[in-house]
Amino acid sequence: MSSFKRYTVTAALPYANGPLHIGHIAGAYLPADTYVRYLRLKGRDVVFICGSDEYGAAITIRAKKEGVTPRQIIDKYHAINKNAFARFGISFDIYHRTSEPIHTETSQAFFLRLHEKGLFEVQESEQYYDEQAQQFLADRYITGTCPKCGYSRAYGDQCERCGSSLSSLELINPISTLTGTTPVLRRTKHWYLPMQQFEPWLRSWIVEEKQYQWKPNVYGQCKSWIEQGLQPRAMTRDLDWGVPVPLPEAEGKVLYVWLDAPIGYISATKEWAKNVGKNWEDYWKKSDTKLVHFIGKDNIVFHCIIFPILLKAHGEFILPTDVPANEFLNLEGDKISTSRNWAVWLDEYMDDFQDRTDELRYVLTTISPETGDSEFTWRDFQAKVNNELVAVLGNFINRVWILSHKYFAGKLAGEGKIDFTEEYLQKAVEQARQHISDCLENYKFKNGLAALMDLVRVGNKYLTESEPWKKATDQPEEVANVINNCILLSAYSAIFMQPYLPKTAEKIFNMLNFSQQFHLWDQPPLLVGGHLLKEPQLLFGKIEDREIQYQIGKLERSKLMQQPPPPQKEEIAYEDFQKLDLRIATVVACQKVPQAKKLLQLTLDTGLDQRTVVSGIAEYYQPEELIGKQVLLVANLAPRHMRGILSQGMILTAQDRDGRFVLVSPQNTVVNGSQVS
Ligand code: B3M
Ligand code: ZN
Repeated sequence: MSSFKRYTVTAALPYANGPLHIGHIAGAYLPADTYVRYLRLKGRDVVFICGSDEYGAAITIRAKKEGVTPRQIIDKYHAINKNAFARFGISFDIYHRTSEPIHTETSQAFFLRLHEKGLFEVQESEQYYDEQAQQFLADRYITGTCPKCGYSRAYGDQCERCGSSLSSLELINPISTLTGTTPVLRRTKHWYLPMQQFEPWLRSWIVEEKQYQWKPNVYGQCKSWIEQGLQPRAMTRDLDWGVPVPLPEAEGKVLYVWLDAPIGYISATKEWAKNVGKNWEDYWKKSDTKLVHFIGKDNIVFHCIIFPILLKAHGEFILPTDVPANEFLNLEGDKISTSRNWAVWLDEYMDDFQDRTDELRYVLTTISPETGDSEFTWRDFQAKVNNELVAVLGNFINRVWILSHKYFAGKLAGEGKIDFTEEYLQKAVEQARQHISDCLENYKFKNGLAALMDLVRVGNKYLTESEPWKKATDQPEEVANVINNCILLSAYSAIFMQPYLPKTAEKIFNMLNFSQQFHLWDQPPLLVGGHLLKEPQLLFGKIEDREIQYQIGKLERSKLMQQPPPPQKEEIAYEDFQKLDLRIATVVACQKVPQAKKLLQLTLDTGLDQRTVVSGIAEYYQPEELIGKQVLLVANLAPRHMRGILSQGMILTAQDRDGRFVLVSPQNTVVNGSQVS
C-alpha cells in the first residue's frame, strides 16, 4: 500500500509558441498520462496538472517572427495545443494558462514572500541594451561569434554548433537580433537568488537521499550541477512580457520565466480546486501528498534544483518526491528540430492516421527514452503496429470472439461466475498485475507494456495449443472451457491495458458487453455463464507501405529544403535575358490531366491569345482554386507535348519550406500580357 494519501502530478508546461511533436509526447506527456490513468484505476486521489507557459523571450521572439503581438501568439498556440492534447487523449484535470490573473497573483505573492524573508540579493550588473529598440536584450536576442568554436551565429545563451552554454557577455561581436545593431552595455538592477546558500541542503536532499530513488539520468545531472558549485541567479528580467515584479522600485521588470512557469503548476491547481470544490493546499502543502514532475531532460535543473530551492525557501510547500525526466527522442537518425521542420507533428499524425492514437501511444511507449536517447522511425512504427498490435493483440481478441460466436453464438458457457479452469492462467494474470503495477509505480513504462503483451502472448499460445476447433464435436465441454478462459484473459488484459491503450481497452470492454467503461485495477472482471458478448470489432488495422512512404516523403522534403540554395548560375549577357518573353497571364480554366497525378492543364488568357499550358502542380493546387489567379508565364518557350497535350509555354513556381511548389504571381493585379522585365 502506498504511504501517500494523494498525488499531484505535473507535466511540463509547453511554451505556447508552436505546435507539439512526438518528442514532446514521448518525453513527458505520454508517460505522465499513463501514470495518472494507473493511479486513478488504483482509486487514488490524484490531480493531473498542465497548461501553457505564456511568458518570456520564447514567446516574444515567436511573435516578432510572425509579425504579430505576443498575445496573439499565446492565444493561437494555447488553443492549438489544448485541442491536440485533448484529441490525443491526454487526460489532464486542467490545462491552464500562465497569462491568467490567478497566476499573476500567485507568482507575485510567492516572490513577495521570498522578498520579505530577505532571500534575494539585489545586484547591479551590466547587460546588453539595444539603443535603437530602447530595451535590454534577453540572451536569446543576441547573436555573435562563439568564443569556444568560432561559430558566427551563436546565441547569447548557447552555441548551437558546439553546444556550450554561454553568457551574452562572452560573445564576440554581439549583434541585436531586434535591429541588427551592436548593443551597448548598460547598468541594470536585478533580484538574485543566492543558490550557493542552498548547496549543503541540496547535497543532503539530493546527493545523499535520492541516489537510489531518482532515475540515474536525473540524479547524475543534478549531482554534477551541484558539484560544479552553485552561483547566484537573477530572478528578474528587463522585459515587457511577463509577470511584473511586484515592487515599486522594479518598474519595467518581470519575473524570470523560471520563477513564474513552475508556479504555474500551483496556480493551475488553485483554479482546478476552485472548480471542483477541493482545497488546493492539500495538494501542495501536505506531507502525505506525492508531488511528481514529468519533464524532458532539458528541464531537469529547473525542476530538481531551482524550483525546489524556491519551494523550500518559501517554507510552506512540499518538495517533489520524484522527477522522472526522460531523455530525447530522435527521428529517423536526426535530432527533432522545429526550425528545420524535422518532426512528426501531433496534429498531422492525427489527421493522417485517423482514430489511431493508441497505435502511437503504443509505439512511443515501446521506444520511450526512459534512461537514454531513443529513436522513432516510420518503418519501426509500421513493424510494431503490424507485428505486435495487429498480429498479437488484435489477432488474439479477434480469434477468441470469432470462436465464441461460431460455437456458442457469443454466449458464455456454463453457469454462475466464470473462473479460469487452468491454474497457470490465473497465475499469469496475477503475476502480470503485480509486475505491471511495479513498473508503473516506478516509471518503467516500457517494461510494463512488454509485460502486458506477454500476458496476451500467453493467451495466444494457450489458444493455439488447445486447438478447440478440433474438439468441437468430441469434447464440447473442453471447447467451452478454452473459450471462457480466453475471454476471461481478454478481460484482464483490457483492465491492465487501460493506462497504456485506453481506447483499445474501451473497445474490448464494449465487445465484452460491459456496461461500465472503466474498471478498477484490482477488481477481477465479473463474467457469468449465459452473458452475451457483442460482435467482434477490429481493434487495429495494418499500416500499409504507402502510408509510411508518404510520411517518409514528407520528411525527405523537409531535408531537401534545408539544403543551401544552389549556387548562382553562370553570368549571362543582357541580350540573353531579353530573349525571354516573360508575361503575366490569368488562369481562365483548369482541370486535372487524366492518369497523370502531378499534372494540371491550364487555359491562360495571355492578352495575346488563349492558350494551354501543362504544369506539374496538381499535388499542390486544386483546379478550382486557380481560376482567376494571375501567373508568370515564359511565353516564348518552344511548345512541347506532355501526355498528348500541347503545352505552349511554362508557368513559374518556387518551392516553399515543405518542398511544395507555389506559383509566382504579381503583387497587384496587372493587365494580361504585361511584360515582366
Ligand atoms: N516551457 C520549457 C520547455 O518547454 C518550459 C517548461 C516549463 S515547466 C514549468 O521546454
Ligand atoms: Zn560554439
